[in-house]
Amino acid sequence: MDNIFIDKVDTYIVDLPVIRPHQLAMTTITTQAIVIAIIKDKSGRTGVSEVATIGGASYGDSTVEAIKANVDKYITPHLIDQTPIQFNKIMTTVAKHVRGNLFAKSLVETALIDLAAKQREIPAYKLFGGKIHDSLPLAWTLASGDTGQDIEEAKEMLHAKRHNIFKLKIGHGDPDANVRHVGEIIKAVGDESRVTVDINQAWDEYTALKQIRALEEMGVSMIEQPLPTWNYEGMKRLTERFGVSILADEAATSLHDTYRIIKERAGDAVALKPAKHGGILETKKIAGIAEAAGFGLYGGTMIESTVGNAIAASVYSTISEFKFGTEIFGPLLYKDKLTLEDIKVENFEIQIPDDIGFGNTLDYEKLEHYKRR
Ligand code: MUC
Ligand code: MG
Repeated sequence: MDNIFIDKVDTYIVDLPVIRPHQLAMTTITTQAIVIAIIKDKSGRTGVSEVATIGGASYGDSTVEAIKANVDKYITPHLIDQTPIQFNKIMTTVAKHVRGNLFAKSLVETALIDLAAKQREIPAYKLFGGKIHDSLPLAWTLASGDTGQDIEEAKEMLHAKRHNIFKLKIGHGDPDANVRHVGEIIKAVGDESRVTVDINQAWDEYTALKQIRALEEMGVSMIEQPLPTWNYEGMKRLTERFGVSILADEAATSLHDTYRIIKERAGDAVALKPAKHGGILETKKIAGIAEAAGFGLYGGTMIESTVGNAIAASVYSTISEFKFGTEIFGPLLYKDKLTLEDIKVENFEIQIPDDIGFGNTLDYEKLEHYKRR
C-alpha cells in the first residue's frame, strides 16, 4: 500500500500551435500556452493534468510562468507523501497556505484526481458523483477575424454535423462593425444554428446598451461578458433590461466572486471552467449555487488541448443541466495533441470518455517536442 503515496510532481510549460489565428477582443491566439502537470506515486503510476491560458496576461492574471513557479515552489511541498484520494483534504491544506492561484490549484487538484482514479482503475467522474450525460452539445467559436471565412467554417461544421451552436468573438474594433458581422453570419447560417457572442469585457455600458438591443433583435441567444469584470452594477442593469441572457465569464472566477454575481444578479448565467474556479470541487460548488439561484450554466473552455478538455468533459458530465450547452472544442483548434486519444464528436455532441482516470495517455515524445526550454 505504501506505493500509493505521492513521490514527485513535475510541471511543464508547453506551446501548442493552433490551426488558424483565433481572434478575441484582447489578443489573437496563434500558439496557445498551457501547463502540464505529472504527479507520480511511489509505484510509478502517473496522474496527468492541464490548464490553458489565453494571451499571456491579457485575458486573466494567471500566466503559465506564474502557474508553474507557484506549483513548483508553494504547492508541491503539500503534496509529497500524501495519498491522492485525499484530494479534498490536500486542497484544503493548499488553500490555507496559498492564496488565489486558482489555475495552479486546478492543475494540481485534477492531476491528483486522475492519479486517484488510475490507482482504482475507474473513470475519474466516479470520484465526484458519477456521470449523468454520455454526451453534451458542443459549440464552436467563429473567430478567424474574417466574416466570409467564418461563414465558410460554420457551413462546413453544419455539414459535418460537428457544431450547430456558434459563438462569435466580437469586441475587437468598431462595435457597429462587430454587430454587422454577427448579422451577416446569422443571415447565412441562423436558420440551422444557434448564435451567441462573447465580447470579452471590451464594451462600456453605453456601447453595450446600444449594441445588445441590435443583437437581441437579430436573434442572438446569449451575450457573454460584455462589460469589464469589475462592473457588477452595469451587468445587473443589462440583465434587467434585456430578455437575452447575459453570461458572466471572466467575472465569475472564485466561488466568492461568483456568489456575488449571483446574489446581485449581475448576469443570469455563468460559464463554468475548472481552471478559473480552482478545480473540480470548486466547479461543482459553483454549479450548485448557480442551480439554487436559477442561473443558466454554460460548459466553458480556456481552449484546452486534449488533456484539459477531457477533464472538463468529465466534470461537466456530472452536472445536471447546461442551459447553453458546452464549448469544450479546444482540441479541434489545435494542430497537434499531447495524448494518444482524441476528442470524439458525433451528431453535434462531444462524447464523454469512459476510460480510466480522465482517459488521457500522455505522448511523452510530443511533450518533449513542444515543451518550452
Ligand atoms: C472565453 O472567453 O470564453 C472560449 C472559447 C473561445 O473561443 O475563447 C475562450 C475564452
Ligand atoms: Mg468568454
